Amino acid sequence: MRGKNKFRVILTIVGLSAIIFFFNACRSNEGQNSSMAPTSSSTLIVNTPFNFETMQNVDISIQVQFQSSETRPTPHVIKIYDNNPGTTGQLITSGISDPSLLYTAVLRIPARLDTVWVDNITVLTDSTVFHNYKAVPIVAKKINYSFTMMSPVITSKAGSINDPGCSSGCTRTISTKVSTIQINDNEQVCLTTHFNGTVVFNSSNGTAKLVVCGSDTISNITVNGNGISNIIVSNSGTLTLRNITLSKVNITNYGNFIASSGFNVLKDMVFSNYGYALADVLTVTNGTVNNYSTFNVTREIDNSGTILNSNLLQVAGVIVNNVSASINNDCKINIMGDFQHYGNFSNKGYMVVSGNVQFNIGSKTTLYAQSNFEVASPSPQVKGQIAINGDVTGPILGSGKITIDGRTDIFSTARLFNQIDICDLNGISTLQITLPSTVTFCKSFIPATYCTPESGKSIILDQDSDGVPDVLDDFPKDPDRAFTSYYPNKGTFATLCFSDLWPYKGDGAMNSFVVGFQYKIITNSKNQILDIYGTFRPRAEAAAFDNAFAVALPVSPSLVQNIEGIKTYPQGGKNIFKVASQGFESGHLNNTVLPVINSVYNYYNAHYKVNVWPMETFYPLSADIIIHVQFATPITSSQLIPPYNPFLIHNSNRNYEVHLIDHLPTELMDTKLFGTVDDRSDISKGLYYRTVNNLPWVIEIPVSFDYPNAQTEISAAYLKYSEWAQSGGTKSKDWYLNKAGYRNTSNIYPNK
Ligand SMILES: [Ca+2]
Ligand SMILES: [Ca+2]
Repeated sequence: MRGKNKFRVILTIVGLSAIIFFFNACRSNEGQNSSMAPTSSSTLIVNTPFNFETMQNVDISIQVQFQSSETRPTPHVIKIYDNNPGTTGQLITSGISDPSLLYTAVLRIPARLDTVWVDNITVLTDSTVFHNYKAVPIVAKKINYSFTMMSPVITSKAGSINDPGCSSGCTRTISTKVSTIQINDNEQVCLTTHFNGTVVFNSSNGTAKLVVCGSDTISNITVNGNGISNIIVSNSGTLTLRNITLSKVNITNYGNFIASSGFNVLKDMVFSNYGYALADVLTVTNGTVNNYSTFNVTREIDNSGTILNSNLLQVAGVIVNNVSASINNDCKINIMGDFQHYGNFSNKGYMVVSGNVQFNIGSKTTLYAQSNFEVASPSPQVKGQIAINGDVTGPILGSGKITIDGRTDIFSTARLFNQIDICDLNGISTLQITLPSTVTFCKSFIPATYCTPESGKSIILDQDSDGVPDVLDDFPKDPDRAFTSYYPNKGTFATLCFSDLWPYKGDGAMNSFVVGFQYKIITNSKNQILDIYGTFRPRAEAAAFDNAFAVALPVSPSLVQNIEGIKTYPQGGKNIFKVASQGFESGHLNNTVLPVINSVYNYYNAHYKVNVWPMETFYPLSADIIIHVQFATPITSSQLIPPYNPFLIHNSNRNYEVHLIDHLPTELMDTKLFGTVDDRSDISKGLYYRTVNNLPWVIEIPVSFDYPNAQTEISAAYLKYSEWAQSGGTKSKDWYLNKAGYRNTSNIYPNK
């Protein structure tokens, strides 16, 4: 080994040469293109704000939006991945929304990422977990996303809206008072006036069209020819029909539609409602009624055709669903009278009947998962009853529910199939069949959606009562812990590369000590940190100094309960760390310092120059060093942003700390060293560990870094490094990746 003084002299000469080089570089760079990419740190000059960070902090704000009237059984868990978790994405962080379903956090991620994947997770039952993944761009160091209502069940859909209006497309516009309108094929007649009269369609091919944009009443529709004509009520229009039988005319309503007495939809005709519709008596005779919005029927519905309800259908009286007729309910139907059912009925949402229900012989009822058919109690005196004589088929996955306030009679002709949950708190009054074992009683839970109110009790297990359901709780029996996050992510180690010559400028290789590391961070149901597990993997030592390595957490040691796993490898009896009984280094008030390696030299069994010369024998990596910090008091996540404050201690001299750029020294640092030799730290400006050219002694890379050979500049191994540095980190943010044209592999240490 060389004598220390001799080494210092050499270093001083190196330092002076660097300064001379710097002045030369300064002069020669004047007026030149700044995109020049030097391969030597002696010519590399960057500007002050840049801190050589390959990572950046981003603010996350994820809001889950619900309609105000809706409640959710559980909060939402948010997980953030570096890519699509369905492919190669790795978990970065996990947490939980607050009661307003907002999740906020500060996330430190590679600066090269322009997108993260957000998984919005909720549970319906112990066995039903819903994931909603979204790729969210990172804009101006922010990740903002608003999830609209997640819909495990059916939500209302308006379908394709194609309101033509009266401002374009009209072949003729009627704006003066008339009593009869005649419309022929290939005509689109727009009605903008106040009209009250008769409409005559003369159509053989169905291209005659009337668009209603005013407030109009049609007392009679005559159709000549075999074409099926169209009436469209525009968003601004109101159409009143008086006792109309719809034949050879389809009506589509985007505005207001009023059928003031009978309204009969005949064979093959279609009435579609995207606006507000009101009818007195609705008769569907082999035609189709599609309701995508609100449809109120003030008396009754007699259905011999097809009714498809995708939103809200309210009936003040009775619905009769005749043999061969169909009612498909995708959202909400509210019947104040009776439901007499002989045909086909499928329920995907919520149907509530205040009167009596008869599922008659031959009727077929299909119940979908998380649907609820409720026979309600409109008053304390009146209780709706159900009599089941037909087939009722539930789903195979999940359960369809029938809720009854009054009497339940299941007669001998009834057949029940699959998963049906019957909830009659008074019990079933008449049961003439054997129910299949898949029928349950008041077991299912239905969460609130746009269409369906919440029903039943959520039976989601939360054994430790920390508010995080067992299925989402990484620690289901520990109320203090709930989630696991990782840095840089679950599947990746980051790398710290140190130059140990500080305050002398290094050789640009920054491999005096190279250590891989990953943090696992455990948080509670308030997103506060309970534990940090640091896993450290020493990989190389180009040093000829006996260095040590530690990590300072910027929190008071009084908040720490215990640190496990410290292995300090004392060197010849000299241990530079004075370790308190809790496991942290003594002598600090504002930092909790984890002594990771007391002596890198002794870690490598008294070797220097380990794994940096390609031709020399590879020194196999030892077991990882795992240090577990357990806090006595949960710490707010934003107070502890990785990589925290890792540092190297130069040549067993505890007062010489080498940190990342602009990272504060600990209390044990000899601050008089700042500003000496090549160091240009300026405490008053918060600048630390910078050379005159603003170069660092330490760099963090968010992957397992293929570091350069000994005495080889990073910029000579990584061809985009200088461009990245000189652009202030705006160009070539991924310079350390193995991409075509990025590397000079002959300068990279090849063994692993
Ligand atoms: Ca729990
Ligand atoms: Ca827990």
